[in-house]
Formats: sequence, structure tokens, C-alpha cells
Amino acid sequence: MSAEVAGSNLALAADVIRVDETIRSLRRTLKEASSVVALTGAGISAESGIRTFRGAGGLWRQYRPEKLATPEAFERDPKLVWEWYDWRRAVIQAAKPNPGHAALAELESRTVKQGGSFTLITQNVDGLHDRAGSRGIVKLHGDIWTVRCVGCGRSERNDQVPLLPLPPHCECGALMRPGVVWFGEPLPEDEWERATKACAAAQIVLVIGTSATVYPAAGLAQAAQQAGAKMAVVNPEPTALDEMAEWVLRGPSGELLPGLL
Ligand code: BJW
Ligand code: ZN
Repeated sequence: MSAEVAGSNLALAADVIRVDETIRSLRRTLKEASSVVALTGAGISAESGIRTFRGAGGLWRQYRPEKLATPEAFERDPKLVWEWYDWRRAVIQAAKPNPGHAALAELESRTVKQGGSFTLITQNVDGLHDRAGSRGIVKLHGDIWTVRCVGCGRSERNDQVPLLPLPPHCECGALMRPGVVWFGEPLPEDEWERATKACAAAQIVLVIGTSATVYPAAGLAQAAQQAGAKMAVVNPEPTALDEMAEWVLRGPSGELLPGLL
């Protein structure tokens, strides 16, 4: 073996030990915490085969958000917007929760059994956290499986794939829209309130699979930290929050989260 290869193997071994130590320390802290918040984004569903928005392979690399994810886009061309959501609903319906989703459900049930509180705040609309068994999820950006009337405001669950006819209409005659939050729209008030309360009381906040670039959601992790929570980031890529975090786990959440239990 050449000296260079031996050296790089040693560096690798040192990295492995460092990662191990980070996981062990976070695992210990989680075990003792009585108030835990997890903030998730599209990255947690990446290993289920659902595309993220930004970065390599992201939806916003291929589609323009202002043409598909704004109220103005829907007003201009509801059929086009619905076709895009219909396609995503088909992909999501065929997908399954991955070990990352399962680990968060397990962490919740363990924390609650010990008398603690656990709040899962997600920016995702895919419903995979529900399917993995998480409870009381705060859905900041809505749910792709609900549809809402733009006329009377009636909202209902709808699992039909494909959705026919497109665009769907309410009994009142007005158009139905996807029950998600588009750019320029306010977040649901009750969800926002639950999220800010949980963050204010958190001892630890796990930030998983989000670029933390979309506000106000991204501000929640900082708010939790300012209120005294310790922060952990789980992401294969660097994020804007890394330098504020006590623990940075650089890797896919489906591989790393089960190791935190
Ligand atoms: C892995 C992994 C693996 C990969 N394991 N990790 C300037 C102009 C215009 C607007 C604004 C502006 N400045 C601020 C704004 C406001 C705007 C905003 O923040 N824009 C920024 C982009 C600049 N925000 C809003 O408009 C929000 N509303 C608002 O502010 O209202 C104010 C208001 C008040 C009162 C009245 C009226 C208005 C609403 C934001 C709505 C966001 N909507 C979307 C679409 C939802 C529906 C749908 O799905 O179609 O939400 S956009 C999209 O981004 C989606 C996501 O939830 C959100 C966040 O993305 P996320 O989850 O972080 O994903 P990515 O792709 O960014 O990151 C994935 C990460 O995973 C990466 O880091 C990877 O490395 C990682 N990863 N594989 C773990 N295996
Ligand atoms: Zn209606």
C-alpha cells in the first residue's frame, strides 16, 4: 500500500470516528430530552423517490415555480397547475415512507411514553409522515391530499389518482385547488401557532432534509435556538444553519435517523 493511500485511509478512519461520536452524543441528548421538535423538508422523502425542489434533480431546476406554485399561476391556467399536481400525486401515491420517516415516528412514541413532548413540523405536503405513523403533525405548507374550493372555502380529502375531470369543481360550481401553500400565501394560522409554541419550548430541534431557504418556515429553527434549544442538522449537503448547529450529521436521513434511536 502506498503512503498516500494509507494516509487517506487514516483520514477516513478519523472521519468515521468523528461521525460516530456525533451520533452518540446526539443520541444521548435525545434520550434525555423532554421536549423535542423536528423540522423536516423535502430531503426526508428523497430516499422514497420523491424529488426535492432545489439542488441536483430538484423540481425547480425543471419547472418554474411562478408558473406552477403561485395563486396567480392558478388563476391564469388552473388546468396546467392541476396537471402538474396530478402527476406529483401519482408519484407520491406509489412511494413508500423510508427508514427516516419511521425513525421519527418511533422517536415520537418513545418521547411521549417517557412523558415528554414531541412535535413534528413538516414543510412537506406528501403525507409520508402520516403513513409512517407520526401523530399530531404540523403541516406548514398544507397537504397534497386535500383539495379546497376557491369559492366557498370547503375543503376535503381526496386520494383519487388520476384526478378526473381536471380541473375539479366544487358542488357550488367554483374551482377546487390543491390544499397546499403557494409562494406569496400566508401559512395556516393554527399550524403556525402550534409550530411557534413548540419551538419556544423545545430543548432540542432537529432540522432534517431542508435547504432552510423558504420563509417563514426556515425561521422556526433559529427561533427555537434563540429560545434555548440545541440544534442538530441532518443533510447530505451543507446548509445555512450548519454554523448555528451543535451537531451536523452530513448524510442521507434514511441512513442516519435510525441510528439516533
Ligand atoms: C436530503 C436528502 C436525503 C437531499 N436526506 N436530506 C422574495 C420574493 C418572493 C417571495 C419571497 C421573497 N423573500 C421571501 C419571500 C417569501 C417566500 C420565500 O421564502 N421565498 C424564498 C424562496 C425566497 N415565502 C412565502 O411566500 C411563504 N409565504 C409567506 O411568506 O407569506 C407571507 C404572507 C403573509 C400574509 C399574507 C400573505 C403572505 C409561503 C411559502 C410556500 C412554499 N411553498 C412550496 C410549495 C408547496 C406546495 C408544493 O409542494 O407544490 O413549499 S415551495 C417548496 O419549498 C415547498 C417546500 O415545502 C419549500 C421548502 O423546500 P425544502 O423542503 O427545504 O426543499 P429543498 O428542495 O429546498 O431542499 C431539500 C434539502 O434536502 C436540500 O438541503 C438537500 O441537500 C436535502 N436532501 N437528499 C436528507 N436523502
Ligand atoms: Zn365551493
